[in-house]
Amino acid sequence: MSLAKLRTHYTKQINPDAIGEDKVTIAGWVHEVRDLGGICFVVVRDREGRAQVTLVKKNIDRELSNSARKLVRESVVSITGSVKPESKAPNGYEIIPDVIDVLNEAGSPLPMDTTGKVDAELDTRLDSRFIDLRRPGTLAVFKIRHEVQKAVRDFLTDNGFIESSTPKVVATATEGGTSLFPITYFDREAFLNQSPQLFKQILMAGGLDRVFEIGPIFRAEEHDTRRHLNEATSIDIEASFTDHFDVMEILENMVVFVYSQVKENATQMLDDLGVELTVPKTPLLRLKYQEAIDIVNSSSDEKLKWGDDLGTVSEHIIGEHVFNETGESHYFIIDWPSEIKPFYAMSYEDRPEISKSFDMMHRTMELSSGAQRVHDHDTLKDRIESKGLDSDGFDFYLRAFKYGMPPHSGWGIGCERLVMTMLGTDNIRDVVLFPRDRKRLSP
Ligand code: AMO
Repeated sequence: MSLAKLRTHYTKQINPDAIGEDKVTIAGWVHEVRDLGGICFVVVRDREGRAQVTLVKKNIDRELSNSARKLVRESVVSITGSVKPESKAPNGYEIIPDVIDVLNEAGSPLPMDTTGKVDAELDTRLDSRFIDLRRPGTLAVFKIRHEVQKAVRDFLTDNGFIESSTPKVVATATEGGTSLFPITYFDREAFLNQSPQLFKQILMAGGLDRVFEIGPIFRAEEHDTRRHLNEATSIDIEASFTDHFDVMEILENMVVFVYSQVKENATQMLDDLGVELTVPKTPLLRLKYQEAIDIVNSSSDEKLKWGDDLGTVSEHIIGEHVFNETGESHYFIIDWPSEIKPFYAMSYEDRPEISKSFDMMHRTMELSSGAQRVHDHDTLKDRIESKGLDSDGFDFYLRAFKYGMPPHSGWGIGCERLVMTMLGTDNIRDVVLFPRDRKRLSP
């Protein structure tokens, strides 16, 4: 083992700039070994790309030749040498090695192919995520997800939002009582939080004015679909002195910013995935709930009435209709019936049957929900009780409404659904490192 630094360069830095350097050291995984007798090509892969290492056997000493013989696919290596132009190498440059350190030899056979040449089932890939991530297409998804979360943070911070972190172990439900994961908290029953909803509202009473959170939400739904997880990542905001229209504007502008940033900063990754991004054009269509059900009723056998939830089929019909009319994949549905929205959503004073809530939709699925919130203590208490919930359990929340709660609004958007619809992936699990679903609890 040499004493050289384990790495001085990423493979993508093996370019004209590196030619001037006396020696470079790359480190990564052996992607491919092509031994042609007198000459041996080793392709080393790291997070940023690939580089070719060329061994001309008559020019190398015994030590190097011994190390080279130990090179097997997916072993971890650190290679030091000089850089030379070579038109046939991945970036047009190759490394002529002086030292090859095999840092850790990979076992064989490999649990799955890493070259991308052989397709693997999603389950196989998820079981061996550590190796699936070595495939360029998989890695590209998570680099893009990083760009998405970074763009969200940048956008919200620049718009005056303070990042917050609220508890995930809680005593009460927010989004309906049926989909909670109970846990044991010392000698009491507790739950994994479904949404930061109640806490982000309490922060409005605290005067934080505008907050956001990117964090896990837990839903014990039995759904086993391509767009549901039992642990998802929600991007949530809450903003004081705003109504639902104000926060819809923030949401659509954020989505546009995120798309633009990904388009600008993740060109290579989008190419790797064969995705061409179209940045949505704002303002997005604001379709009334009543108009949405009229579209469904006039173009299918479904006969929806006021107060019905929109199922997957209806969402698709509406999505296609909007896309044909506007050319846009994103739109809002507004003016929902108060009866099907949660207790915290405010209704119009003159039309109590309609709530000041909205969903942002993608052509293929719901992306986000939001609303102006009830900020009057007594109305909120009534609303909780009218939904059949015990208001005593909400005492910690209701107290915040008694001593100066400003009017406020907010939304939550599923990070996975945002990435999934952006990349056109078929299954939400593709954009989660270690998905938690009905069947999957490990890895
Ligand atoms: P809602 O329950 O609609 O609203 O959730 C907001 C968004 O979170 C994502 N999401 C999910 N993604 C994957 N799997 C799931 N099981 C799942 N559940 C939710 C969706 C959804 O649109 N408190 C409100 C938000 C608010 O009003 O501020 C809420 O949680 O993309």
